[in-house]
Amino acid sequence: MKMAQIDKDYFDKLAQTIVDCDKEACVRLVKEGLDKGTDPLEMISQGLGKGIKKVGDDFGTGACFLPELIGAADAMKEGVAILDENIKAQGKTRKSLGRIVIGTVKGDIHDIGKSVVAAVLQANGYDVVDLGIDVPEETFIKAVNEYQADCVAMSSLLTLTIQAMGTVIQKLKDAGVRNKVKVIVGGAPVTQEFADEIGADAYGHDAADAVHKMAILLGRK
Ligand code: B1M
Repeated sequence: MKMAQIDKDYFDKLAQTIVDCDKEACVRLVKEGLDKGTDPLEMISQGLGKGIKKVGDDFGTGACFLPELIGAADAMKEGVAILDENIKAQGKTRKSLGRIVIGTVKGDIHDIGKSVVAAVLQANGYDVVDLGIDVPEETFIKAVNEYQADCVAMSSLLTLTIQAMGTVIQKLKDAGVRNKVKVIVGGAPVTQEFADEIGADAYGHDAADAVHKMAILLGRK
């Protein structure tokens, strides 16, 4: 009971560092959490993620503005980068379960969620090629050929850019490689219905779900 109370305070404080755009405090608390053996994914979902969600909601209602959104994102990136390294390290000794090319689609520069998904996939034994953000459709197709990928993973956070995922799938068909790769899509505005509509093979709700779906897609379950 006491332990749960301590954890709740910790996660609240972690969330607050994002709301306060306080990079230094964020890094300090993240390191403190890792030292105490706290699960990195829980730190993201219960702490950092809650902070950035609050800032995002406030931005949506006009209660805060772009400079705060950028400051909060900077703090979050700093904390997540440390956690990503920690998460990836867990997968270093495993044999590769398959190669995935991942990126945030064209027109979208949101990086954090995609990077978390990439790190968690890597930690679970996949070989991940991160193409970055604002990735042109053709770059996904080239990467599939260049890296002999088993799966294309696309992320988008903007309602305006999610259609690019459908375009990539069409271009995979045009290039004659659609039947060679699986496609998984995710990100806040993406749904299972949308994934079905554009002909993706799977939709990932969050990083853990992406790992679960990947195992099914690549025949590991
Ligand atoms: Co932006 N932004 N932003 N932003 N931003 C949102 C997405 C928004 C919802 C905020 C709002 O209005 N309430 C809104 C989008 C509205 C819409 O289209 N529906 C928005 C907007 C409008 C914008 C700009 C247009 C603002 C402007 O310039 N006027 C601009 C867009 C620029 C562009 O892309 N061209 C913009 C810019 C930015 C920053 C640069 C300031 C910054 C990003 C910094 C960075 O990434 N380096 C930013 C941020 C931080 C946000 C919010 C607040 C947080 C996003 C985030 O990092 N979440 C966001 C509001 C929100 O989401 N509540 C918002 C934390 C992350 C761990 O979660 O990314 O959801 P998420 O990823 C999750 C899941 O979605 C899932 O797993 C992840 C881990 O659990 N997932 C996948 C993600 N990809 C997946 C792929 C998978 C499977 C699961 O398989 C492949």
